[in-house]
Amino acid sequence: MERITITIDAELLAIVDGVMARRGYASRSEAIRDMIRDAASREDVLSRNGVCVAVLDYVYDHETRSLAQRLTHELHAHHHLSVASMHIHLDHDRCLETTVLRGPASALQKLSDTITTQRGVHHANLHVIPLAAQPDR
Ligand code: NI
Repeated sequence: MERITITIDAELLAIVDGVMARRGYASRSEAIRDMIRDAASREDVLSRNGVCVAVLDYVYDHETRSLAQRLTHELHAHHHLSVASMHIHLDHDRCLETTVLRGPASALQKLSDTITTQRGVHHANLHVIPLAAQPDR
C-alpha cells in the first residue's frame, strides 16, 4: 500500500465524510479507495471500447424551451444505439427518462454526453456494462 497526500476542498471532504457515515466506512482512506475503484472500473470499460449495454437516466424540465424535442431528436439520430426508453412524468414540470443503449462504449459515452450536457438536464447517470466476458469488479 502506498501513502499519498491529497489536497481537497472542505465541501468535497464533507461529502466524503457523509458517505463514510452513511455506508459505515472505518476510514476516509477506505471510502476514497472505493470511490476511486468505481471510477477506475468505469474508465477501464470505456478505454477498452468494446460493445456494451448501458442504462442512461436523467431528469429534465419539459417546460425548458424545445428541450424535450432536442432530446428525442438525439435519440432518433442515434437510433442504432438506442434500444428502448421509458418516460415517467415525475410531477407538473419534471420528467424522468431511462434509456437502454447498446453499442461501442465510446459511442455510448458520446451520445450520453450530448444529452446530459443540455441545459435543463439534471441528475444524469450512465451505467455502462461490458458485454465481452470480463471479471466482475
Ligand atoms: Ni413527462
